[in-house]
Amino acid sequence: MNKEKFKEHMLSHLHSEFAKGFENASEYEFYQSLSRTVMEMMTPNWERTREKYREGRQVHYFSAEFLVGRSLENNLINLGILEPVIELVEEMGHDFYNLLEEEQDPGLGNGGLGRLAACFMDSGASLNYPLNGNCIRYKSGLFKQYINHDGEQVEVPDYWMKYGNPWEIRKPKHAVEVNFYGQIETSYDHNGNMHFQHINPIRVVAVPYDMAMIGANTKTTNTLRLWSAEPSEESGTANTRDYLSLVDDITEKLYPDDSTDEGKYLRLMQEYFFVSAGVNSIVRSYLKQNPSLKNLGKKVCIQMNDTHPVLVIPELLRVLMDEYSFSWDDAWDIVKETVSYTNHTVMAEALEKWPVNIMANLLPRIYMIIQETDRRFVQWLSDRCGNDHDMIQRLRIIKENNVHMANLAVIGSHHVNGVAEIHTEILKKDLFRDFYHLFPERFTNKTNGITPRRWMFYNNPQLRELLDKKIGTSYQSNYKDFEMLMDFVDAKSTQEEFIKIKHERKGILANYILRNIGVHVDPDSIFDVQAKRLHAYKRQLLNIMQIIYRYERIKEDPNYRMPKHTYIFAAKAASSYTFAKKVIKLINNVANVVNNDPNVKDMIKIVFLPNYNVSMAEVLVPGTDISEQISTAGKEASGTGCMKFMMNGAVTIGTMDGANVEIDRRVGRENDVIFGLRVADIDRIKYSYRAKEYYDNDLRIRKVMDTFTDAVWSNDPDDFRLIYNELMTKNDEFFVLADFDAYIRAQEQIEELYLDCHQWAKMCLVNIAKSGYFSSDRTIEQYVKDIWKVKKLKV
Ligand code: NBG
Repeated sequence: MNKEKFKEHMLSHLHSEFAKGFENASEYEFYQSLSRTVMEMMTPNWERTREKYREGRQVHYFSAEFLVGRSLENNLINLGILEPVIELVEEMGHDFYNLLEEEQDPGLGNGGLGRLAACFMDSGASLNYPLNGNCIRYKSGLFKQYINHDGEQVEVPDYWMKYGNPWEIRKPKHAVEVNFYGQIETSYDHNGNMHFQHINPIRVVAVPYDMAMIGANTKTTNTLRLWSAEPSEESGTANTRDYLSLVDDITEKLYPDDSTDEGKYLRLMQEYFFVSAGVNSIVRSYLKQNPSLKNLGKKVCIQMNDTHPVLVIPELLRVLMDEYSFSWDDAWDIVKETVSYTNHTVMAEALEKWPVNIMANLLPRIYMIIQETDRRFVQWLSDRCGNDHDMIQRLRIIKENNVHMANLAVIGSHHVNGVAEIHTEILKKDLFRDFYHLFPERFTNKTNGITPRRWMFYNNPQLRELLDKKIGTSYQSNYKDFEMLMDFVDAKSTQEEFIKIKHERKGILANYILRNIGVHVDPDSIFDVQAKRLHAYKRQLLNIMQIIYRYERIKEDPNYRMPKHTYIFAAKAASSYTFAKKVIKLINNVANVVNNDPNVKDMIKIVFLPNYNVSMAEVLVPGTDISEQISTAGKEASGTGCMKFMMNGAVTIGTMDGANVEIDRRVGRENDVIFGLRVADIDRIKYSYRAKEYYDNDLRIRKVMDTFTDAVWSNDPDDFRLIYNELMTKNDEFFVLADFDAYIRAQEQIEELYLDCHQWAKMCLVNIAKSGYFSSDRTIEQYVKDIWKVKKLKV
């Protein structure tokens, strides 16, 4: 499309959508018409890709979260038209980068799990694989976070689509019906076969909105399908206010609080809603090409991202048996051939279980099928293992009045994977130990990855240019070629160029901080960043305790000197997670005291950046020197932030946990700083651990902890007692005190390393050179080879 044509298209969008021309269009309207035009350019390839799907096997990635981030710039880059469009926009009198700010960052996810799904979509398309996403079109995504005057998190709903979403296409013709509640009527036909009929269900219409997922330098354009709930026109469902508000609620917001029964109903409803809609639309389109569903599993592969979509298993069984008359055994074989499951956590409280009464009431037929699955599995198990009641109890799906979704997932899948080597080992040895003994061939590891396109080529053009200059551009399409940078890590000139780039990026970050929270930070100080969800196991508390310790030292000893250090935090806490919210308040209150204390002589600055999201990470990551990855060993399944920082030339300070282990192995111990208890250490001490001994015996710990109850950070001495109690009375579940000493030493060590700027630059360059392995292109290739077995499309 030439410039004039492009402008014509924009104008026609302005006319049809806003009844305006260029002169009167607002900045947002201008953005919208630009995006719509870009979208139009994507449609021919999108259509062709859909035609190609018919030829082979396809993957559907079912995930309750997709944190895709902003689309405009990403799509322009992937289409290869960024430069001409910037030129055009500037010619028309707009600032391109201001315009980008008009796009709301869709928060359709909580954190790593949702962002992983988005990285996978990018890699899938870029590598020409038929990989489609299936999710919910939440009207409001993860809340927006503000910090109030008391340093506390305030949550505000995020209506990201209130001005529309130019990147989606509504497909009402592809709508499907999803049924809830009602009763099941059983009958027998003349052959004695049982039939089930769903009587008086509440019918909801699921309408798909499709977003194009385009690859870089390729025509393959996959689909992310987001389902939205709408009222049904079918008779039998009264149009009452209750009904309408139930329908509204289903896709109203991401993960409603499920601490109450009401919340649980809603969440389960969401899960069944997008699963059932997804399964039924897959079946429908499959049957347009094939006479029967017999070979569904040969053409369709459904990857369940964590347990949220695990109802795929009973739903597909239901469709096959109740709607297409398959026998149980045949239906089960098809499901087993189609479905695989990724586990993303070993934290017990995050492994979903649903009360039987809720499941049976909301999804009566699905519950019957789960009961039968459970019955058959128990039968099979006892035939095989005799009466090992404990084992049966551990593995069965329904127990103690709950449906255990992870057990259902493992039983119904052909493959089960963890997301980093250490995590998969923990699954095999611990969480799914018995399952692993029963089905060893099912278990496989797929270490997570990140798309280098968004997380380096696009968010850090300065660094990309340096790599282009040194090693050419092949690394952009072949992740293994990052390694070519190893030839330059010792070159003084390359080190200096890197130092310059890092400094520039730190300047950009410093401006961002100033603009957002009004705090001046010095780009010549060490930028030390911990950005991730706030959770006790991620131990932001350990980080802030280390800072408090440093601060106390500066105050006590006028001769104490440390390199100028800027500690940056960004984290949202779940709205019902009291402890996490207290830690946010602690960080903010400590920041307030320390940043305003003249005795600190600017040796320490603390920054809490509110509202962490994908767009913020894009600024934060390139400006980071030190990447904080300090979770309790064994708790962080993988982590993906660690990979983003590494790829942008930051050095990890971390525990032997999640993907840190693999980063450490690749870069070598001289290019990161590893500290603290290992998984084996924790296993050894966990029953004898007494946090109070650390408090009693380590004066540094005692002093820091006493600030929590001595009204140092707040006028109210009880303000942080909760944190104190968590460490003392509750015996420090995440071994913060046990790792305190090692962490301080690690911090001192990394500061020392930083002082030798050439050596440091070399470390950063080695990290970049070794980061190719953590490209999600590698991860996707592994899923394809071992689990999905799909072929590349030729669009
Ligand atoms: C998260 C883990 C992270 C991991 C991401 C992506 C959940 C349930 N799990 O360690 O905590 O990186 O998944 O795999 O959100």
